Amino acid sequence: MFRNKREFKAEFHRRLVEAYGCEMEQTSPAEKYLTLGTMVRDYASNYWKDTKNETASQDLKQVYYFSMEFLLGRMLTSNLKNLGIYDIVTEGLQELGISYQEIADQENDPGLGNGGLGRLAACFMDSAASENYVVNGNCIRYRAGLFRQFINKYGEQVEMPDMWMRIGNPWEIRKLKHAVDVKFYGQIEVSYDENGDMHFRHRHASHVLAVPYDMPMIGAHTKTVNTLRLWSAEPADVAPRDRDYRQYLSDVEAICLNVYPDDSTEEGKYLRLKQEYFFVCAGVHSIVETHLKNHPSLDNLGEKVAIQLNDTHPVLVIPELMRVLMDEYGYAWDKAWQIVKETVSYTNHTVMAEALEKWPMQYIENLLPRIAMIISEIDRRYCAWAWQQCPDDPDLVSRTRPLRDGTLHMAALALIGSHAVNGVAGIHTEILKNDLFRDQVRLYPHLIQNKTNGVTPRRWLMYCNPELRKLLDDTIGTAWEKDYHHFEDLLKHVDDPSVQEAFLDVKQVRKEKLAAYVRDLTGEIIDPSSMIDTQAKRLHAYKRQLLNIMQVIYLYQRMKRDPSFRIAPHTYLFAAKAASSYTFAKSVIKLINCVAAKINNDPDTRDVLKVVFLPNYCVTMAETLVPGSDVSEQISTAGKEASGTGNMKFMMNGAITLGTLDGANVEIDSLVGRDNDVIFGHTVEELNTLQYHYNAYDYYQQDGRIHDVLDTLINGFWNGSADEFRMIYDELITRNDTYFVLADFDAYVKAQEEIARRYASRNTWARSCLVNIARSGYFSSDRTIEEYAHDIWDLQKLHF
Ligand code: CJB
Repeated sequence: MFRNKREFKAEFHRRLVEAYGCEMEQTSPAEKYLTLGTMVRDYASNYWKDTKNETASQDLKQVYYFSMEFLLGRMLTSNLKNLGIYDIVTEGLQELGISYQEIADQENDPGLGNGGLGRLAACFMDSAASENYVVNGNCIRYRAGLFRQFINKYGEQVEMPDMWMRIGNPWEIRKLKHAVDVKFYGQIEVSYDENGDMHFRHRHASHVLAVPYDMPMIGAHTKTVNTLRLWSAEPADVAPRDRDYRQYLSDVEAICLNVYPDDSTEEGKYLRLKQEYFFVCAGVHSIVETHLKNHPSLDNLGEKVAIQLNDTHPVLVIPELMRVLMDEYGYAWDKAWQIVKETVSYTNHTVMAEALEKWPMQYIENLLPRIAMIISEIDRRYCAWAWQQCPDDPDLVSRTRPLRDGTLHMAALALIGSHAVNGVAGIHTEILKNDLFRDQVRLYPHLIQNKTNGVTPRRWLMYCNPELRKLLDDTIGTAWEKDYHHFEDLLKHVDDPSVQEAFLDVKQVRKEKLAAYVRDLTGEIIDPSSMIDTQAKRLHAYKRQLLNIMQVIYLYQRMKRDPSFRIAPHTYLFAAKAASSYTFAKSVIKLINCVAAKINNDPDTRDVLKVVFLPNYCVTMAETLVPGSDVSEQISTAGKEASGTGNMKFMMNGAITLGTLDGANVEIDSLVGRDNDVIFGHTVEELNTLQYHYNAYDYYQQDGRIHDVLDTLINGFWNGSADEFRMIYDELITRNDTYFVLADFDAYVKAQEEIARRYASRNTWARSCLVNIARSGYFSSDRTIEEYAHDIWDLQKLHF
């Protein structure tokens, strides 16, 4: 493998010619990207091998992080920088007359997720490897990612397939030797042996071959390289039974065809259940296989393996591991259950009722007959046990058992089968304990703990914002790059006017980059000296993009009415995808685009008020959007956003949070104080009371601003159609405003005024931004991973 620039150039040249059979100059940028990616992967392969060997020889515990999503973002720059070979490679390419940026731009974001949950998993992979923890990912190799989003001339979202692997994926290695046979459908034949022990045989099953593709997860400046294993469904070498052959092929193909596009809602579709069992069964099988290579039995599985369930999507791990232990390795129920509980833990990511997974037992009985039997037995044993624990509350059992009215409640199963359960921010964990899982806390008082989310400071500061990285290095040295505690070293410098000025300069450079990006993407010209206020996240009613655009409409109406009223120049940026079936969310996207079209073309206001919707929000876009923003909009209804992680990325890049007391905003607020963020709106406690007497119509009647804004939704003001936005109007008025948009409107307008006032004092503003950066070390996912390792996984670091 190359050791310096000269060797890199020679090897790159040789590999290109050998792979494509033409002169280097004749190869395409995509071919150069694939060759470079393969070289980087191979460069990491020795470390990869060493990580596996050392894990085995140190007999180290390892973690398997089961997640339906890993929203990785582009890997090339991150891998080169983590390996410490970025300079060799970029300079070498330059000497060969090749643009690194052009090559890097060939890479599509891997389409392996929706939003926050998947991005968290990706941050964890980066932090775990960088901190020398052996944490392996387990997921599905989706051929199509979440859709690519376009906005048509009417301002509507249009979805296009995201065939992210079309040019190839240089990071993955197919491991056919580790393929697993996954069985669906069929019947279970029960027999008894001479000792009276039961045996279960799965007959007439439909077989699917799960083939793993491994991707290296490369740590920063360490030799640890972990594995993300992506399972791909292929037809098995077994004749399909009693089923049409072509139907069988297309059924198999469907399993890995695409990511489910629902974020924080649950559709309960059969295919989703199939996906869930598919990667669970394959993943459990490969854990057992690996364990038995180094240990005589599965008795000590819980000592050597931790399985983390990222939300309930992989919760079938619990009955599947029971099945393997009992049916394949002869364990009795109690011992198997003990091993399962020692091994498994579960993270909850939402309290929204519509996002909590529930499956009709009929689906499970049909698709996974043996798993259904095991779940019924778990339920039966749980009821018997729980009944004894709380005889004073006979209903407790029926409120907490996994099987209720023929429906499997996945969270209930996860709670019973795990030794630890965690929420993802302080306030979220309190809601779990006091509300959603209140009953379970009676039965298992120490089960639920908090693990506030984090983001990797490498991708989300060092690599995406090299200008800020340099400022920090120049001001406080480089210790913060390896140890998040040292972010706080910056606190000593926040009052230094020269550091404040330097920060404002960095921000200005990043805003100009963002403005160029916005222009290239949308054709819109934004003013890089205006205040850039960004809301970037999935479009969901509870996240309240609607509140944001209503405030913009209010400002516009006020300026139109009163020529003496002018705001300081403001740019409002929105970026959000709506699930394809989520009509309300799509309507909000259309509203934002219609408002933008009108306002941006109005000569009265366009110099001070601009609104841009950036299509196709993704990790790569965030890497430019986050460093270039001044204000971070985190305005969900209190109690609804479990944590949020975008809020942490903006903070780390010196944006000020404009937010409600929800999710991790609460912790941001307590770290930076009210001088350094702007908090508004009803609290969870206030909403808990308000909900009983809330009347949205009163707000409409009594607040002229709300009245005027809402009337534009039903009088054709934006695009000539009076019915276009009636659905939004009806949600607020007829359906009584589920997410308290009108209740928080006045406070939000005031919060916007407050943040504009603060922005005008440039040095005080810069000071606040610096305080935010200094305090953001807490939100490094290196800290989060340390806490999981210590409190949940009992995991030691790998020693090289
Ligand atoms: N989350 O992205 C998802 N998808 C879900 O189905 C449920 C929750 C998000 O997870 C993030 C990571 O924990 C949280 O920060 C975010 O609040 C939550 O909505």
